[in-house]
Formats: sequence, C-alpha cells, structure tokens
Amino acid sequence: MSQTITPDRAILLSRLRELGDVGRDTEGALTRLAASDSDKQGRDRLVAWLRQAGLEVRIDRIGNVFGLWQVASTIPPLMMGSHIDTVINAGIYDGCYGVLSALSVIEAMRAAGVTPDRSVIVAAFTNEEGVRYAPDMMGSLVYAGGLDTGEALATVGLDGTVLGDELKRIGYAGDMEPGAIVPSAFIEAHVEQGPVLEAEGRLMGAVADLQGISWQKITVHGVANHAGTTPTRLRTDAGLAAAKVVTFLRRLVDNSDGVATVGTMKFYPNAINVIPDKAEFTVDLRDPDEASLQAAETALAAYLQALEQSDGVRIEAERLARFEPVVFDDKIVGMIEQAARARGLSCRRMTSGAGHDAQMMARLCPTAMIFVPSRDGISHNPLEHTDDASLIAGAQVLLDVALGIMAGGWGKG
Ligand code: HGY
Ligand code: MN
Ligand code: MN
Repeated sequence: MSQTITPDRAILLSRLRELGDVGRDTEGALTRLAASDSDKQGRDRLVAWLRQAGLEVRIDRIGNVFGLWQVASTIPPLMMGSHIDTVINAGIYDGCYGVLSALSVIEAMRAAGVTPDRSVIVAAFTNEEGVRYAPDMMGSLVYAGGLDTGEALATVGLDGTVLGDELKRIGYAGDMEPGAIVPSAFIEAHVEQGPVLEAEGRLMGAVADLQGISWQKITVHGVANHAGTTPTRLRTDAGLAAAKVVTFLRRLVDNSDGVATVGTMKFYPNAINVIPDKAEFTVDLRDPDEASLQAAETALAAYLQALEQSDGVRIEAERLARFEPVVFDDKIVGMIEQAARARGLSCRRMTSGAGHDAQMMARLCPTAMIFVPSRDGISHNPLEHTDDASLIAGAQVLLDVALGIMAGGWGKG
C-alpha cells in the first residue's frame, strides 16, 4: 500500500469547484451540454490543467480528451477518467470527479517520483450525458467501437445542430482515431448518485456491475380541436394518451427491480385552448436483468398498440439508446475492495443504477468503478453533494488501485 503517496486534497477540491462554476447561467444553474460553448470552456479549463501537469494532450475524432503520461513500455497504458459534460441544472461532481481525481492521481505519482511500468492516461469522454445528442455515453461508446465515428458525428441534437459541426465549432474535432489506444485497464471514480452507500453508512463502493438501459422517443399523433366546443367522446387527444403511458410505466415497474422515467414531454401546438394533436416524450427504462428489461420494452410496445385502438391515436416509437447490463472485472473490483479496506474504509460491492463511460470501456479492457457516497442519494440536481473526506478517500483508493495494477504487473501479457 502506498503509505506516502496521496493526491493533493486542496487542488482536487478547488478544481472541482472551479470547473463546477463553468457554465452557470444568470440564475446560477450549471449546464454544460455536450459540445456547447460552456462545454468548450470546461474542456479548455481541463486541457490547461492537463498541460500544467506536464501531460501530452490528445483529442480524438469524437472529441474525447486525453492527457497522456507517456512511458516507454510494452504494456498497454492504464487509463482512468470519466466525463465533464453535464445534464441541465446539474451538480458539480457527476463525471468531473472521475476526471479530476484521475488527474490528481497522476500528479501525485509524478510528484512522488513514481516510475510507472506503463503510460498512464486520464480521459474525459464526449457527451456522456446524452441530453443534447443521444445516445448517452456516446464518446466512450465510439471509443470502444460500439458506434461508428462518422455516424456519431452526424447525430442531430435536440436543438437541430449536428454534433460533428459543433465539435468543429468549439475546436474539439480531433484527429486521433477513437480506440487507437487500448488500455490494459480502465478505472472510473464516480459519485454514487444513489442512496445505497449513505443508507448503509459505507464509505466506498466497488462497482461490480451496471444495469441495462433502454431509451426511446415516443410520438403520439391525435387531432387538434377546440378545447371548448369538442365533446369528450369526439376527442382524439394526444396529450391524454401520453399521460396514460406515463402512469402505465409506473404501474409496470412498481413490483420490479427496474425503473422507468419520462423525463421530457412536449405537446403541440401547446396552446391552452387546443386539444393537443401531437405529444413527443422520451422513455428511459433501466433494469439490472436483461430479460426483465426486454420484458418491459415488450409490455410498453403492447400498451402503445392497445392505446392506438382505444384512443384512436397513431403512435411512433424510435429507439435512442439500448445497452445491456455490464459486469465489471472481478479482479479489479476485488482490488478496489482491498484498497478501501486497507485504508480503513468500509466498502461494499454494488450495482450502478446510472450509465457510465466505464460500461463502454469494459468492451475494450478490464474495467471497474469506484463509488463515493452521494448525500441523500441525490444527483442530476444542483443539490448533488459528496463530502470532501469521501472525495479525497475515493481519489486515494483510485491511486492505490492504480499502483496495485502496476505493481502486480497487470496486463504484462
Ligand atoms: O443516463 C445516465 O445514467 C448517465 O447519467 N448518462
Ligand atoms: Mn456521470
Ligand atoms: Mn450523469
């Protein structure tokens, strides 16, 4: 165990807060959607820190940012990281903690004169949140070969922009081929974003697996009509049909391990005295079990069909993202548990409810995640918070695991 080497607490915490202020609007809400101006500002800040740390900065064609500590070695690099794009009105820890703790680990190693047996890389993947451009985890999905780069760059966003054009506009359309560097291992530190660790009084999570994700966009077509003159029995109300789907989904998951979320909904023409002739909304289904997730998708499709009959509406469903559950590398998960316990930190194995870049990197190399507790389990919300001691402890465990991977000759082939 590395008794002497510890990440610089003050620098990690101040960078988290500094990056957390990049992209705040006049009301103080933090939003750094992928490839937006505020994402550019965040990326520029990160690149400056990477350069200050003496790392070589590379950008790949999907805009993923890498800081490389290059070491001559036949062993593939160790990569750590996450993302710095955010949802709308976000907290400051989701993603950024994983990137900045990885940077703090590299800086601590270099300051301690560590001679790594391989290159060490910090990664910040493009568009992990998928709010502006679907699917989520897009940059790491492309990096891991799960989505063609050209197809990803051609993605049209909610605002009608094209991702590739936006990456060019913000100066992050790089030339490195995604996937060019296949790591010997990838580790992502992240805030839990859920209630488990805090509820159990645990300080660290060794993430053993991650649940499956299904995103769809549903469009319901009805008939616009006068809100006052149209008798109920003569209505073809797209808004009512959409509302029925929302309550159906809640009933569907009530007695299951899965969850369902309708996070966006738009009515057209969106006027107080017009029966909506169109409703557009998204459905986010998650389940740790693939068969249950498929069953939920099938039940939803059947319900939509029945709704077309009962309500006389026409319904279209478009798939936006679909990722099966992922199991992380058992050995690295074990190393995380060991490192936590060696530091006297209570730790438990757990499933990630959220999607992460690690689930994509697991397609490329042995991968695992470290969770630190989220206060009240809140995330994707400005109230998102993790106490300083946990943030530092998680970075310490990341450092210890990174050193352990190298000391153990992991990936030597
Ligand atoms: O959707 C997710 O779980 C992640 O925050 N992108
Ligand atoms: Mn995240
Ligand atoms: Mn997130």
